[in-house]
Amino acid sequence: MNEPRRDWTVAEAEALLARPFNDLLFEAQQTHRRYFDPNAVQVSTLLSIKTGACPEDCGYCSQSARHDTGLAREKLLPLEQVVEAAREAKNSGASRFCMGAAWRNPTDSNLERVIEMIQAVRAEGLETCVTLGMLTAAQARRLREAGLDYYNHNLDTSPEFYGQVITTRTFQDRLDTLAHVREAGIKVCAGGILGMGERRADRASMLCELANLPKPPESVPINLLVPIEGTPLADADELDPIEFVRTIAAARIMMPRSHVRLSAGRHEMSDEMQALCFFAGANSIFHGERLLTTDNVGESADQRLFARLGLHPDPTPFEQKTCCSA
Ligand code: SAM
Ligand code: DTB
Ligand code: SF4
Repeated sequence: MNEPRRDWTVAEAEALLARPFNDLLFEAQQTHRRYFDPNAVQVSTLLSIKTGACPEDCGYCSQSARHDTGLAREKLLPLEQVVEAAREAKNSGASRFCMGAAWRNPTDSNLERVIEMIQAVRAEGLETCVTLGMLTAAQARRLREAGLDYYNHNLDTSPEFYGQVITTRTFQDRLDTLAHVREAGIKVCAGGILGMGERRADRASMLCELANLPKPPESVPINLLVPIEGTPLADADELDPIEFVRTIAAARIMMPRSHVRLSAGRHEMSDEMQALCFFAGANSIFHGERLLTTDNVGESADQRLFARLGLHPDPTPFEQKTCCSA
């Protein structure tokens, strides 16, 4: 199999986004079928293990201490509470459990507590993912030794638009963390947010940054901005839903072997819009009532949607491994 291209130009990505919708979706669906079961969707569950009071100033985020969003801050959750949530996630069909913390970066002692959580969640038979902010190379290696499967760290937007959204860490800081994660041998989950007032050229540029990484991320979350009152982006103009679907399709074509996750924002999407996103190549979701601090589509609504579309959850790679080595 050919390696995916890693030399995308912004002009090429923009031209892709501008194609007639039917042509774009047809190519995306053909690409999707080359590498994936078109009716399988990987399901992850999210848990906020440390909420609020974050020192960063990300303009979209409910958890930044710099915005007055009324969010109650919480300390790092006790291990038992995390294990309980992981069991519930497993019972409701998730194959991966993602834990998020509102940190600029973890301290080494924070990291050891998160490692206990990772090991306990793995013991429940789930894949693990954490998103803890910036990491040093040594911290990434420590997480890998502890058995972490995925690290989520988003580029969020294009390098050109980035400064209008976040000023407390640079785009390069994000690339450095992704490099540490990749070099440690952890699978990379990296994507961004649409609908923050960026232009199409920014969406194209962000996709190029992701697709042209030394190795493309295994998982690419595409979030639709969830507007949060009290944040600078609370009143951002709504993105045309068709443009959102186009961006999913372009991500699928540019990163043909990556899982593209239809991430935040599903709560406000119709079944028809989500169906178009799956047709365009999205093949992963977060399920459960909550994302980190905002509402998500409930489990029963997702079950109805999967039944309406004839979709099924991806099998759990972890279970496959244990069953085959037994
Ligand atoms: N603090 C860590 C960090 O920023 O890397 C981890 C948690 S942070 C909440 C994870 C990601 O969630 C962000 O990078 C952003 O892409 C996404 N996100 C946060 N708030 C969002 C919102 N209101 N709408 C859409 N996506 C959001
Ligand atoms: C990602 O790209 N999206 C998730 C996960 N990675 C950590 C987070 C979405 C957060 C949405 C807003 C909230 O619930 O606070
Ligand atoms: Fe903090 Fe992450 Fe929110 Fe930025 S996105 S303010 S780093 S929790």
